[in-house]
Amino acid sequence: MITLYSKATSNGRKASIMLEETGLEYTVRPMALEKKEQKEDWYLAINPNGRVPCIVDDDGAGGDEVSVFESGAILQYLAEKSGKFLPKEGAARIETLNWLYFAAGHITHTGLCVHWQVRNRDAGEEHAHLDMWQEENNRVYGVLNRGLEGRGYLAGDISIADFAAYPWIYRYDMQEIELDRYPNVRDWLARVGERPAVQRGLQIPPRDDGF
Ligand SMILES: N[C@@H](CCC(=O)N[C@@H](CS)C(=O)NCC(=O)O)C(=O)O
Repeated sequence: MITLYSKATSNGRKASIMLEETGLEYTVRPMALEKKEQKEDWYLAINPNGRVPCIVDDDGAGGDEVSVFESGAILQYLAEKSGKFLPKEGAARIETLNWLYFAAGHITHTGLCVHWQVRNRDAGEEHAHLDMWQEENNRVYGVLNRGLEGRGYLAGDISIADFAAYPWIYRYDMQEIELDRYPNVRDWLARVGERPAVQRGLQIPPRDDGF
């Protein structure tokens, strides 16, 4: 059985969406980030990075328990376990990994920096690099828009690359992005967002602040 340690944040939602999409059996252990539960010793033992998400699969590699703690690695692990959303070989696999790593590196990092700086600005705190990160974030949306030209999904068919990107892009409003400047991203967002498993995954574990 897989245990998901998470909170419904952009990174946490990558894992919950994938678990819902694959139909793999799992249980959820909600993490109280505001109480710094993610920095406690028991959690650092399964995730040395002290962040969410993390999964522990008691039926992992060779039947042994395995812990997976980077959201991109979680997507790849679950794809390989379920045989879904990551082609086994060939150009389609490489294209999926291109966009998975783009999401793990650029989309996630830039999104996080914009979120932090917007939050700081709104709290009246230091946010000196907000303009720089917003410019970079618009560049990232431009790359996505180019990549999605003539395609329904990032790697052609729906894949883990879409599940890695979606939970960040879905917060475009918080990032103060004018989505109409990126029509291919806007259409993709609607396409991915209408999937029932994606809608379920966004709410796991449930939050009470409507975030
Ligand atoms: N590179 C990590 C980033 C994970 C991450 O930043 N998680 C945030 C929530 S979106 C977190 O746990 N923040 C709490 C903290 O920093 O202590 C991944 O992709 O899994």
